[in-house]
Amino acid sequence: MKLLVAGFGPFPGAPRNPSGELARALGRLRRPALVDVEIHAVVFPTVYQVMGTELSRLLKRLDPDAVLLFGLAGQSDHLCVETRAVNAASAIHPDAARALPPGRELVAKAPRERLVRPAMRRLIGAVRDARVPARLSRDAGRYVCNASLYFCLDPARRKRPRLVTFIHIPQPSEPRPRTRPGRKRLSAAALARAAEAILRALVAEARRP
Ligand code: PCA
Repeated sequence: MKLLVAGFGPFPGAPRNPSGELARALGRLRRPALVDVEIHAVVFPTVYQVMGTELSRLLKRLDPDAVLLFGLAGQSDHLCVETRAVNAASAIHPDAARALPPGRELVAKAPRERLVRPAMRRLIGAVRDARVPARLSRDAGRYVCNASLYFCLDPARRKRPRLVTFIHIPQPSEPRPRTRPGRKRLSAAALARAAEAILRALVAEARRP
């Protein structure tokens, strides 16, 4: 079985993006239960143009059974299992190449939204079993993460990859947390634990006939 696991590089307002490191760490994971799983870890630049071109090319070349995408949602204190992507892009926030999307829509004349398969909702149980707070989300934003999910969910790819999932993660606390009252941040260890749980649940889902 082949998996594409991806995160993103920095972008304006987020000089450090833990999603890329998380993807790389999953790529290095060695577990007996995953011996037959080829994990291709990629860190995408947070650039609209890359989503419309390189991401599609990579999916075609790699032909993965499942795709697991991570992105940073800096203001969040929990993981968000995204359930849909919209055909829209922010005209306000430039990407890491200082570029705005070419239009308000990602793909002209394409549907307003694309939905993640309902089975993916089960992944939330895996995160919670790892004792990490998680919620389902219907709003992946209007920025590059939403665009990546929208392109991965292209109905032209109905058969492969069979499973596509996107998880927005919070910015984890520093290893030695400074105590800031009122805001509890997830540790990097908890994030890594949740990411592995998600990966295992995704593999289990992909193994179903
Ligand atoms: N988060 C941004 C883009 C890259 C990332 O990690 C987003 O939520 O769109």
